[in-house]
Amino acid sequence: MITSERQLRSDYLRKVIEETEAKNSHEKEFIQALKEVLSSLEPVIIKNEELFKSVSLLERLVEPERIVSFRVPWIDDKGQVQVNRGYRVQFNGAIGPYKGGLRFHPSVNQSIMKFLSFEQIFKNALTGLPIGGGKGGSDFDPKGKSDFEIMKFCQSFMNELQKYIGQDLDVPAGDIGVGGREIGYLFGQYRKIKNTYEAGVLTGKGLEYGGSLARREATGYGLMYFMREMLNANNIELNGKTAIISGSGNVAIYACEKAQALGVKVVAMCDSSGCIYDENGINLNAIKEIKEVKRARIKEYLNYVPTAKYTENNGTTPAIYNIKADIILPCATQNDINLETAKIIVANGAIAVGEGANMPCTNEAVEYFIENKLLVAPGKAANAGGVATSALEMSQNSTRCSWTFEEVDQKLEKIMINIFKQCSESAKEYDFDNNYVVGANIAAFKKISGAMIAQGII
Ligand code: NDP
Ligand code: 2IT
Repeated sequence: MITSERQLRSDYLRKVIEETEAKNSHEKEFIQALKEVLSSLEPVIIKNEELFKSVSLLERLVEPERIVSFRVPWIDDKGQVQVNRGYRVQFNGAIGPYKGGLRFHPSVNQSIMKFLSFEQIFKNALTGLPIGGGKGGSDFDPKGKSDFEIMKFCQSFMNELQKYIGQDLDVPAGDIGVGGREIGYLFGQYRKIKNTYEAGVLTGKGLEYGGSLARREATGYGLMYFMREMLNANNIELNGKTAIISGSGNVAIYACEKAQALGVKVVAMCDSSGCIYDENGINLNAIKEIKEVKRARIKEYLNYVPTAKYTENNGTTPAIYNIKADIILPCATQNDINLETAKIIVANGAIAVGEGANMPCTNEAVEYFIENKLLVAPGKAANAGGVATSALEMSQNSTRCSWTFEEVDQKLEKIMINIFKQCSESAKEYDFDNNYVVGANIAAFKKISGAMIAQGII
């Protein structure tokens, strides 16, 4: 439940939200994430208000432990100097080393870095594994860059980032625009500078040099495990349903793979240019070749399946959301679904939304879904399989062993089942029924607040 500040009963909570907003008024994504989380915690805060106030718990929770921002100069293939801005936000390390991805996208700014790392604190707590919350990235745009340019950028980025990370300090991984190729270049540069083989400093590594089997698949697979649990708990069968998946990157592709394996017909996917609709069900091998090998636009799908339909994006609603399906899986980026889009989705008869991306729905959209009885799997719980498997990669690195695909996948499935259980039980405990959005926030907050209080005022 996203309660507006005026409706909040806790003066303490209202004051922290107002003060944080005033201090960070230009950071709209961060404020959005903060309000969604904090307002839903009201019942827990009211119950423990005196204790939380006495240690300024919320004031400390909303302030990152550290933010670094740095210059990233690199030389393009034409010999011209380019300058980008790099970031690492180390938001909260109470539960373990800071952990979270790196995003390379022209939209990256401090607000986006802060919202992502704030969400990551809660997500990582839900995994049950010892990882704190962080995030980083750059406004570098990988689109249209040569392999060499990508390498040079990654090397320059790491020249600075290496000062702030380490296997017991802060462990970055991939996110938008950062996949196996980029992690390889980043790892190589870290190893060269540090002159040591510190495998656990990055996750999402290649299998040849310390990566974990099933990490690539983990976020998408985990999303579908969560979705299956959520539907089962509401007596709905996943098998036989239709789905649309926004995005066609790492999360979207492996969500599609697991959805298909679980008997779901995925009829549409997209990229930022437009969407393809294939009434016979998406040919995932074609998508993998277009996106993972050729790094091309999704429109090329028509060369593989001429009977499919391509629609260019224009207007505020991405074209994909005009397509009817039972299950909606936003796996692209934040604020993909606003209230207007949510209304279309509800009118089209969808039953569930699974957030593969981070904050893909605006707060108003989530409210509208819940009011209209759609089941919502919130990103910080439903997409936690990626970071959880990163933590499994760290375990394998520190014990110098490697588990089989099946072993990692089974651990991932158990973790996702457990995350669903935590969301469901916390929602029930506070009478929010099957509102897993609130359930996820409360379950994660209990763990984080416990760790922060135990460690004193730091
Ligand atoms: P990728 O870079 O692999 O894919 C991103 C996809 O989203 C692309 O298809 C991209 O299209 C599309 N997209 C559409 N609009 C936008 C936009 N405005 N900005 C950026 N991308 C856009 O990223 P991932 O699949 O790794 O990440 C997708 C989402 O999942 C993000 O929200 C990320 O934070 C989240 N996530 C990722 C995890 C991981 O392990 N990778 C774990 C948990 C969450 P185009 O190519 O046209 O830009
Ligand atoms: O948003 C996320 O959880 C990620 N991008 C994955 C982070 C990680 O450390 O694996």
